[in-house]
Amino acid sequence: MFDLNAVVAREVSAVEVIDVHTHLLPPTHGQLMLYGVDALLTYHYLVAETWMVMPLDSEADSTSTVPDAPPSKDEFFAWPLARQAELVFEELFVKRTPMSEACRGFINVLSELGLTQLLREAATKPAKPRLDALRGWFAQQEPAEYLERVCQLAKVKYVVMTNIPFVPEEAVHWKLKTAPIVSPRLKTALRVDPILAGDWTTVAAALRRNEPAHPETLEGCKAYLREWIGILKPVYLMASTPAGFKCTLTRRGVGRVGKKQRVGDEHAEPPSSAAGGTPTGSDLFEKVLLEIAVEAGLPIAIKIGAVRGVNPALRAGGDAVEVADLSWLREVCLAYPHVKLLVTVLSAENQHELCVLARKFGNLHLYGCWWFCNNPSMIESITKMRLEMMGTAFTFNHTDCRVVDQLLYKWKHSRESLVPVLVTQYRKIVDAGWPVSEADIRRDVQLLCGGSYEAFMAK
Ligand code: RAT
Ligand code: ZN
Repeated sequence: MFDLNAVVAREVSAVEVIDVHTHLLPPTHGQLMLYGVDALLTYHYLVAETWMVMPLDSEADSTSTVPDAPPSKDEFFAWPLARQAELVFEELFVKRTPMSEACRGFINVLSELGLTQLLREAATKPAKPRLDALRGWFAQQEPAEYLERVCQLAKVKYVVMTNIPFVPEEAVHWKLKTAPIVSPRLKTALRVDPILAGDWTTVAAALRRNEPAHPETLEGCKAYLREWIGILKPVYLMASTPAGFKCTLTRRGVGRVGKKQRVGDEHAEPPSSAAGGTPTGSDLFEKVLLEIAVEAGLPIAIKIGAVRGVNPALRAGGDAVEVADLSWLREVCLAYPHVKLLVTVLSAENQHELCVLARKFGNLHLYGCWWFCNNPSMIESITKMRLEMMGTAFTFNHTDCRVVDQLLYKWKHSRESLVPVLVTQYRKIVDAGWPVSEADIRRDVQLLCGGSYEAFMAK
């Protein structure tokens, strides 16, 4: 028998991964493609950690007149990005040991880029010019070439982006005459959170603002999504659910993908919920998103368990987690057997139930360790359970990267976590009498890191 540990480590480090969910954007989106030291340090994971150690006084919203007083959160977010980055670096890397996963990630990005020496110097320099040498290095990078270089270094075949037409600054790039040049490294996904959130104000504003405008009705909403599917050509539709989300289906989605769905009733126009007001998230999920998914033959990627804005002053860092009720997901899987659902959950407590559901429904594919679960200890325990319950029929991880350079650390850390879990599982199979070959290991690693996802998408 070959050295199991060495072969698994070799295959995991060599595999070209598919990153099924990120927030990266193409170089043609200009400033929206984030990279470099200031973007890395102002990642909302690090900003939230910084505010854990700021004095309570700075929690107040008032503007202090004391020189060098700590900023309030509003003041902090009004600062230029470079100044925000300096504060994060000072609090988490200079005054404290950068112990957390996100801090270690920043160090590993620079190490992967060969910039460890500059980082060490930054930590010992006086406050002001501290990060300038690092900034100088990133300023020399040409965005498109840099993206390509990072993908090669991180061994990422391609990433799926998050493309949000409801955000005007993003939408504008897709409507330009010279459409964004999307590198083969970037695939599109149509993100529609306001629909599942039942946020009719945002949906209606987008329908009005769109050129051409669409009627503020469920039909208008479907026309809007059809238009954006035409523009983006997404690999899937995606939404995260709001806290406490439930979908009560009012009809069975028995239609086959690509054919018109059999519907029991026509849509009320203008939109109205059962209570007579604007439509709920449940209405919009069933009567808009599921219908469009059936019609366009597109999977829906759903992210369940975030509680948005528990501390709104922290902005993107202010979201938390809940244990979600997944009963509605069970019903959707059953009622729409031809709609493919890619699902991830945020709460550790929901992971086991989701594994059980994935075993029941061939239209449910489980992907990644999301956000608060994307730490080595969680990745290892969750992946162990998933291998035991699903074999290789799931997608091991995704990064959720917002900053290009983060691909370097998030995949490095994920690969580190996968090796011991796989070795343990293989050892048990071998001990039981099953011969595992090097080719088996290569195939399994490929399945876990993108192969199972592509097989599911091709179903
Ligand atoms: O992990 C994150 O960066 C979160 O802020 C969310 O964006 C989450 O990943 C999402 O896609 O909703
Ligand atoms: Zn995300």
